[in-house]
Amino acid sequence: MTRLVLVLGDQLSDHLSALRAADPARDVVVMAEVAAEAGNVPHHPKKIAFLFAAMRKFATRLRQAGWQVEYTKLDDPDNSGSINGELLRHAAAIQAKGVIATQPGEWRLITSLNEMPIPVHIISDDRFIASADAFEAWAKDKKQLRMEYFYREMRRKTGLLMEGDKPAGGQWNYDHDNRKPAPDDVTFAGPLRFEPDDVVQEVLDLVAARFSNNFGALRPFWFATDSDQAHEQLEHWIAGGLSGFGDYQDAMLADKPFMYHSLISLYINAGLLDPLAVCRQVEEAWKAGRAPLNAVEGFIRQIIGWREYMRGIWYREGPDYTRRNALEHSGDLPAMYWGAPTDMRCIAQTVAQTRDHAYAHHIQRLMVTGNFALLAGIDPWQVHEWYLAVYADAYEWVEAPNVIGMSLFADGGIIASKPYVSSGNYIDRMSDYCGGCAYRVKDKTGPRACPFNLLYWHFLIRHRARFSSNPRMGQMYATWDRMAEDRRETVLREAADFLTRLQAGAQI
Ligand code: FAD
Ligand code: DLZ
Ligand code: SF4
Repeated sequence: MTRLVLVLGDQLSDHLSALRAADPARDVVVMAEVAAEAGNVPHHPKKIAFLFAAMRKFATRLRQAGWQVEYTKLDDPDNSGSINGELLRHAAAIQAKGVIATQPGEWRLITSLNEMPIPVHIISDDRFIASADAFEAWAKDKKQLRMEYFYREMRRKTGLLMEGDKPAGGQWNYDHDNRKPAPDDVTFAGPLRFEPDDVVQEVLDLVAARFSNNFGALRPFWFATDSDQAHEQLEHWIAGGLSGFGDYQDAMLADKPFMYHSLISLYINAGLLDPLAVCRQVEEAWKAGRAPLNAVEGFIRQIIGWREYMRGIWYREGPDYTRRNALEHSGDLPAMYWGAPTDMRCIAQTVAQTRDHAYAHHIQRLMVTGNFALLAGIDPWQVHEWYLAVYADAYEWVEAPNVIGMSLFADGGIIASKPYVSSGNYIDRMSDYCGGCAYRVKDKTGPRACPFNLLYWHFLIRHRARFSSNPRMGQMYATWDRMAEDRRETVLREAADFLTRLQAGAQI
């Protein structure tokens, strides 16, 4: 009896569990470009183009490997517009009795597949190193989940950077060697730029015609769109970028959007690169003396540590996670996130880069746009939808824990033990943004005071009842309490004025 095998846009892996569970001689793969996915949030045009092009090429690859593939293009006249609709249409056409699917990375899709009127067998996604059960076994008795300890488990499990049962070099974590301020020059030329071929060109024309109102520049388009190209990008970065990755992981420069970052999250998340194989390749570079341990450990921690940890939390916390709002923030997302003019150079730069490349690196996401949204009290749901839309690597399973948990503290502290907030000083130390800004980072009050300086205190005082007993935040409150009273009043008044203007839609 024929079954349908669903392959979603972020499941483009040869060894996908649904493909392994199916039989190419009998079963039929269904892949579909559908309005319900492409329009769920206003995805960046580059993200849509990347996924559609990669899906089309993966369908060809599957056919070459002997699979029968039913592929629906977005503009096919019979396109029903949704994943379930396409599965039902094909099930009726070939009298398929059921569907095999690898678990999607979004609760919305898991729920809708479970509501299908034909049997759907959902298999876990074993492209992750820690299964949901393994994560649960690690998490269940712990009062506070700490990524660092989970990461050590992952090191032991994978054997990455291990010398027997000891961490390579004697330490688990080399972060104290990282986090250097922005360098004067960046020696890495940035990611490879792939010339669009015929498949990509056709997709670009489709996306230009259908999604021209979405925020984001479609062209120039240079992302890799198959696994060979994604591997080329990985090798290119290992050769030129990996050595500087650790040192300058947190640094930001206005004209260097990519710094020493790998630009591979979109490829790993879509299935074009395997996370464990990537880590092994990076470990090899260290063994061959081509990269220092602080860079290699830092990078491997991001993947087998943070990435896996985020996936574990997302699944464990369940479908209502994206609706959490522990700090009861309700402000509207300012228009500057969608490119409206702003005098805040750090935000303008990060948003412009996001518009151009559907990319910003971790610190820009966390300490510029995330930090501002948290300090300014923006509704977490609106912030979540923005991040999900604008980044080429964004899917709920990874975006939501990073935004709702790590960046906005909206989960009440499951992921972060204290909110990631900072004044302008941090951005000034780690970037070259402040020099050319209309605001003055050294000004704590007054007409040109950096908004981060004002909002930082406003946030801490707004939430004093919640945070003052946090041992990691006592120092901040002690500093506030030492300030002269009239100064404290000025800070809070100017911050409140700023927030009023922000929410009234004024250019800030
Ligand atoms: P590099 O800096 O080169 O890092 C290497 C790899 O480590 C990345 O490719 C990624 O696979 C992994 N990684 C690093 N940090 C994280 C993390 N916190 N969570 C998961 N994986 C991580 N990452 C996404 O993949 N999708 C998202 O939607 C996403 N949203 C984010 C939102 C916020 C507010 C923050 C603070 C972080 C978010 N991240 C997200 C994590 C991180 O910013 C990106 O993974 C990284 O910037 C991707 O660029 P890169 O490939 O050049 O990464
Ligand atoms: C993000 C996305 C977009 C824009 N379009 C499609 C699509 O047309 N067809 C598809 O199968 N997948 C798409 N995706 C990826 C899905 O939204 C993704 O599988 C879920 O968010 C779960 O991670
Ligand atoms: Fe951003 Fe403040 Fe620096 Fe301007 S002065 S770039 S607003 S941190």
